[in-house]
Amino acid sequence: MPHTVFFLNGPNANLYGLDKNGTYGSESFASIEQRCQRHAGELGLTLEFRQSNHEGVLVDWIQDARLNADAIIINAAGLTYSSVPILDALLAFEGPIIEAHMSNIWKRESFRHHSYVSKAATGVIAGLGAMGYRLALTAAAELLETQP
Ligand code: DHK
Repeated sequence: MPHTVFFLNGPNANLYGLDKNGTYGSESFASIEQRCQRHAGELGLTLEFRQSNHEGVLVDWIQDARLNADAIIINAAGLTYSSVPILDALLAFEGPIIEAHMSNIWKRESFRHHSYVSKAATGVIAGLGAMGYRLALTAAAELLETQP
């Protein structure tokens, strides 16, 4: 059975590529998903790529991952810096968790420097744009291959 990875994206991620400051590059969210799907296929992973603007929906998906996913990649976007419910849900997940951000959050405003998600994350990838998302998939595949 191929491993399943849930890639969960938080508020406003659907607007990537449309921001006039270019903070998140020029590639659309749909295209980022497409390239992630292709890369997951090459790695032999089944990928569930989801986005929601709602904290509770993200919590439900993380709980769903306990039954239906082997690893989680999460960009909780703005909820990264505030959401104890997302942290608690992640802490209840037993597999690898990779926190991903398009931008280098430590180069930005200080309110983006403290992540609740990091407390539950196996590792963090930030600042590499959509390439970081594909690296996160590669990391998830390797972690799942080597875990007991
Ligand atoms: C995405 C967001 O939407 C912001 O709220 C975060 C993150 C950073 C990113 O870099 O992917 O602060």
